[in-house]
Amino acid sequence: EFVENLLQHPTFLSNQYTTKFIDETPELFNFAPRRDRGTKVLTYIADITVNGHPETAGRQMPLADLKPARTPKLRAETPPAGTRQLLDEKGPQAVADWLAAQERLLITDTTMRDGHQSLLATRMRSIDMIKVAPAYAANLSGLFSVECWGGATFDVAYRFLQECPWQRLRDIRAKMPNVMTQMLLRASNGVGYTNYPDNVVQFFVKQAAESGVDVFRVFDSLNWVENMRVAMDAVIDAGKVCEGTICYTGDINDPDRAKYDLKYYVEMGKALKGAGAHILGLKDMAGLLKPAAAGPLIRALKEEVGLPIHFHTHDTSGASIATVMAAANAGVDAVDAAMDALSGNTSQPTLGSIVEALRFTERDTGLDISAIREISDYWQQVRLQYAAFESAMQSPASEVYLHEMPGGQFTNLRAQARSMGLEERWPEIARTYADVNQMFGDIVKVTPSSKVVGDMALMMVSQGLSRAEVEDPKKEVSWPDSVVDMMKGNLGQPPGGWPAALQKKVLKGEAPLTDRPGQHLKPEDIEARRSEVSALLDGAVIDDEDLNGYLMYPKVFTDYMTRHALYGPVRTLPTLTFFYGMQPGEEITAEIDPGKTLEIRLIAVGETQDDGEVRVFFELNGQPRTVRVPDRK
Ligand code: BTN
Ligand code: 3PY
Ligand code: ZN
Repeated sequence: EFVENLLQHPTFLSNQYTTKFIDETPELFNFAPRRDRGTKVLTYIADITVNGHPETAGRQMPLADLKPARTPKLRAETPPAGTRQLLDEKGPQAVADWLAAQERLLITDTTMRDGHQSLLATRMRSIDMIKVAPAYAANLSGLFSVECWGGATFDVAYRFLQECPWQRLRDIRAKMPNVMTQMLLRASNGVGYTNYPDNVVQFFVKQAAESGVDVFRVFDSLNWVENMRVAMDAVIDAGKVCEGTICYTGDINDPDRAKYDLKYYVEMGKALKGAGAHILGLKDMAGLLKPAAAGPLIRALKEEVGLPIHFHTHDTSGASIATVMAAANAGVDAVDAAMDALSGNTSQPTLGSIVEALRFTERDTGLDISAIREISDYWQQVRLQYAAFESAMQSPASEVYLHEMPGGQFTNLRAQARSMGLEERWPEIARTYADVNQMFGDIVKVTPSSKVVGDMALMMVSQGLSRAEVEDPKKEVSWPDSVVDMMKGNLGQPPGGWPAALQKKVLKGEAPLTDRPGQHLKPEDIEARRSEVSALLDGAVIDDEDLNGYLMYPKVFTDYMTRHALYGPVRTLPTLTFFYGMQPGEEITAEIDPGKTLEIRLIAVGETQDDGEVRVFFELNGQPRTVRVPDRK
């Protein structure tokens, strides 16, 4: 029956099926109860209203009288031409040449990716981004790019937000057609935590380019250029901007950290240029680049590498604006910043403040500060809806120079420590994290290598182990899996290799890899995996976007699809409804597809029945509807 429905469907016949087709075509799912999408969405709302959302249980509540976030007025009827038109018309090299020729400092807005990844545990939903994308297009068309994809946002979308990351990308792209979109790509680790076969990385990059990514910031978690080539080549082949990226660690002015000195970074910059980078990314994921180091580093890279430079940092120390100013003085071409309301602390430096600081100077950004304030006011209202995901960090802290944790990891690790009952031992965790880094040979710490350091540090603190004990050949240690994997060479090679004695102890004599992990991974039979996941989902049509989700995160993806069959398209529900359900008498609207709007009113929630179910009474577009959900409380 399913196959008949599918094969006779005109959309399928015309070969134009996508995830959206699945969304719109419930009859394709014979594993789902046969219900329309409105009923599915009501089931979700009923479930959350009765049982609460597992992610917000016990967390801080949003303000009681929160008003919906208002989007700014559009200052242009059609979006003025921006960097996207330059890329489409003249290609990525022209973008790089244009960037290098600008006197003004170009700005990338990171709010929709790193901003909420660093401040709100990556939990921002697509609807809150899509609503404001037209304001970016109309009012801030002078931005270099908008970082809105990749990093941790990919799996969090499927895993926690019950939405398709690819659809987010397509929707933002459609609403913001004039400014380049940007993503963060972990080279051979894709948007995951482990090396993937080369053809999986290539398939992913190709799809990301097709679905709407213009600029790919490609980095490797050990700064190993060898491990970046597959991803960089794929970006170049797709005709998109390849930002080959150096991850910054240590301190070039500290004689005790000579491993990562000016020469190291210049050599890496040259290697990335040789690998085909259009732009050189300088990614200071922990916010360690000090103002006094930024000038010499940027000048050396500009002079000796010769690529335009795009600088990314975090404000964990509170000193990032000083570093950005030093970088601007030294001739950096573009910098990342987050809209004021989602900036500071572990997030990026404050966009509006950078614009103001450079006003009436040679590096004046040319961006309209009142347009920035209006967009930031929108983000402020949005942020209040995510109170449950706010971190404990109240102020910037110089402690970051001790532990060197990336902005995106800091709050996560703290939450992990809390869940293990170790929160009051945080200063010890921070010191241990630094010890583990030295024990591993002083490595770059960024996803996924930072996760390995974090796993090891938590293990040591919870078991009361010191570095000396862990390194003692006579002391038995049960290593976290991620540590064993990294010592095997499965994330690649750090500069100078792994410390031999430690590696030997961890691997118990097993021989490690010393070359590229991708060389040892069999190419994936991609069509076989498509059939496999389709069979797992009772014959669901799996398009290339879906398949990429499955290849990166098999279980996360199939769990998402299974929930999707039950709950339908919940991605356009208002955020407060998504996380908290509805109050009796409340009315909301959700545009589940262009032109198809659901008007939903919650009438009442019944008593729990003998069978453990609760009836929830709604009006859907004026018609009464009742749905039953289990009381799981
Ligand atoms: C998760 O945290 O498991 C993913 C988010 C969606 C889970 C839905 S929310 C309503 C229902 N109740 C649950 O406990 N899980 C699902
Ligand atoms: C990520 O890989 O998600 C990061 O943000 C690294 O800084
Ligand atoms: Zn970052």
